[in-house]
Formats: sequence, C-alpha cells, structure tokens
Amino acid sequence: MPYDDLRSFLQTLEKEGQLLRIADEVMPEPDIAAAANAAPRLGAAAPALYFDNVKGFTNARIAMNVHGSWANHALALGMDKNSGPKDQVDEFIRRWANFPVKPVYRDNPPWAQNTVEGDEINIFDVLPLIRLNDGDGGFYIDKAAVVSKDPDDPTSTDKQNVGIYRIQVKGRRKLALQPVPMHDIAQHLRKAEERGEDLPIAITLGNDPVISIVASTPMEYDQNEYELAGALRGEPAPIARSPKNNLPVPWGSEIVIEGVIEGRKREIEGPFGEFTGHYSGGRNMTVIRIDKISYRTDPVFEHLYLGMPWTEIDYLMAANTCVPLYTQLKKDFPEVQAVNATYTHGLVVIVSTKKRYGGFAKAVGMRVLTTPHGLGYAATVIVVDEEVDPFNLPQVMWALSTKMNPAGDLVVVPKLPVLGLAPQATTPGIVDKLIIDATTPVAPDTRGNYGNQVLDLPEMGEWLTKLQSLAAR
Ligand SMILES: [Mn+2]
Repeated sequence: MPYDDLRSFLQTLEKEGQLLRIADEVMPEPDIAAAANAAPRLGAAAPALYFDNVKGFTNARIAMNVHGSWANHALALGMDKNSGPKDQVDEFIRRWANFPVKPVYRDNPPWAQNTVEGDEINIFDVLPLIRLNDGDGGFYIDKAAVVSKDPDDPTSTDKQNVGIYRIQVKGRRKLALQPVPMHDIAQHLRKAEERGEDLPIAITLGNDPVISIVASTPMEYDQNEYELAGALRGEPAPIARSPKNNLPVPWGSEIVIEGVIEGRKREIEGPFGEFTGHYSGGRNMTVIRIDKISYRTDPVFEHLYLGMPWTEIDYLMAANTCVPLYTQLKKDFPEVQAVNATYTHGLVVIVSTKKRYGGFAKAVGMRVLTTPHGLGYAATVIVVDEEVDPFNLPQVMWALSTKMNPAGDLVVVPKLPVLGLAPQATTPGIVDKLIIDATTPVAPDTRGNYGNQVLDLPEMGEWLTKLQSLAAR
C-alpha cells in the first residue's frame, strides 16, 4: 500500500525500527540540525528523527532525515528495507516504464482543517523554523514541493511543475526562492514576467514520501511529476485543488502555503549551505508574497539537513537522478548497461556500456553531457565496460587504474553550462567538463596493450550463491 501522507509513512518507519523519537528536551539550534547531520553516519540503515520536545516552541513536531538512508528510501518505495542501492535503481527503472499514471482528485484534504489569510499570516506561528548550518543567512524551508503552471499554457497538466527549491523565510508573510535556470520553475517565472504578471505558486510541506522523490527528479519540462508518482506508487497519486490559486497540490500534505512570486522583483537571498557541500553566497533572488496558509491540526514540520556527504539529500536525489539519465541514454544507445549518478546529485556520472565500435564510449559520454540533467549537472563522466558495475566503486577504480591512459582517454569540453551552485566553476554557470574513457578499446581504437582480460570464472556465480546460503545459516 503506498502512503497518502507523511504521518502514515512515519508510522511505518517506526514499526520497521527506522524512526527514532528524541524524547529529551533539545535546543532548536544547534541540536536538531546537528542530530540530522549525524544520523546518516549511522550507515545504510540510518533512521529518521522525530522531535516533539523542543525548548522555546509550544507544541512543535519536527521530522528530519525521513529519506536519509537506503533503508528509508526503500520503504518509501514500498520495497524491503534491506534492498541495496542497485536494486532500488533497477526497481525504479521498472516502475518508470509505467509512466504516466494520471493522479486522482480526492475530497477533504487534511490540510484544509485550519487556514490563515492576508495580513493575519505569520509563518512563525505555523512552522517551528530552525537554521541548519552555521553560515546560513537565515531560516530555510528546503524540503517543500513547489507547484506552478506554465503561464502561457495554464490548462496543460504536462507543463505544470512540482519541484523542490530552496526557500528562505524573509518575514511574516514573505519568502525568497531560488529558481535555478535549468529548472522548470525558472521557465514558468520567465514567461510570467514576459507577460508582466506574478507567478502563482503553492508550497506544500510535509508530503508523502514519493512526492519528495518525484519533486527532486530531473524530469523533462513537459513530464508531469504526479504522473511519475502514480507510476512509482503503483496507483494514482491523490491530489486536491489549492483553495486560493486553484493549483493541483498533494492531497496528504501537512501544510499548503499559497502566494505569488512577484514579477520582476529581486532581493538578496542567502548564503545557504547547499547540496554541493559548500555555501552559496548572497545573490539576487525572487520574492514571494504569502496570501494564504492552510494546515493540518498539529502539523509536522519536515525538514532536511544537507552538508558534507552523505546526508539525507544524497539519498533523496540518488536513484531519481540515475533513472531519467539511464532511460534517456538508452533511447539512442541501447548498449548502455547501467548509470550511477548517486554522488552529489550526479555532478559525477558513471556509465557502463558495450562498445559498438572504436570511440563509442566517448560518444556515450558526450550524450550524457547533453541530457536535460547533464546540461546543468554532470561535470565529470566516467565511462566503463559492460562487465564493470558502476555501483561497485572498487570495480570503477580498477577501470580507472588499468583502462585509462591520459593520452587520449581524457576529453575536456570547454565552457559548458552548469548550475550556478557548482563550486568548481570559476564563473558561476560555466565550466569545463571531463569525459574519462575507462573502457577497453575496440578496433580501430588502439590504446594500450590489453591482451586478454581476466574474467570471472564461469563457476563463480554458482559459488557465490552457495557461499551466501552457507553464511546465512
Ligand atoms: Mn517539471
């Protein structure tokens, strides 16, 4: 059974031993962020954290690290909590094949229980806001799904968007939002501003776990995130209309904040410790005016710590980054076997492929750079042979150790686009990108002296199964 809201998922996590309730009183800062920083260091089965005894807040409920381990990510997809990353990526690929599955409108969303409008709004009354990293310029909301429509085609459900963007709290009813040019919301905003309009949005917080996954998936512009949620859930995603802006929002959210991104207005936002593990400084960003907040009674504030890997965001944006890249590459290059883009949202991408002819691996690497995800991320692409599992880093290091000769196997493509947050770019937004061909050359390519490769013995697989069953006794 898929989860229709965050609370039912938290219950399952608790039943599975994947949620820790912190009963002792904690300080809002630095305890909550520090605990969420620490949680993933517990390993592949790290738990979510739940705080309801926070000094200085009346009745705060804060959930952290909800997606912050492979175990929790597996449970979010309704899989066994012991599934490894490769199994989860493979299952994600199988479910993606069912895309699109249309969402269904459902009545009586729980978030309709309480509302506040206009000048009565004080976001600090609704959310127990905390800062995450010492250098952050203020309070952030960083795990909300932001819903908007294409202003030139508002009836199109394909062109609508659900995405996670960083949001800074600037006042009682004022927020800032960062629309990275590579992301769909930036296109919506540009069109609204060309029309001389504000962009209506709904910011939904405390969502069912699949919504957070699809909202951070690099889908194509005209692919609907709820229709991917349906494919991943195995049944349609429940949605409802937001009361003020009539936007399609998740039915089960804890909180729905409606308002507009004010056209042609920018103010300083930041700094903020980003998914890259580096701060991005203060920059001119958009300004949001909040017009209405709807919220479930006793709302749970879901928040996400990010910093030096691995943190929750590295689990949240791992499988969902590999899969669209894999499906897009597969269209033109059926020889592609697997894609690992689980490191820092795919700033490094590892691809295994068969070779059609000499130079083929480099061509696959070039294609990675021109996918929708590759345009903004993928700064380094490592291409390995089909026998090498890109999720098995010792094997990838073996390929780099033995198959790569810098004379000819390193292709640098100067001045390609990258998102402005990538710290390796001297000028934000432009960077030289690298393809490493770590495959065994095939004719007419003549690199190195490979002779014959040592392959696994034919009986190895049989023995692996035998040893596993002996070890499990
Ligand atoms: Mn989109």
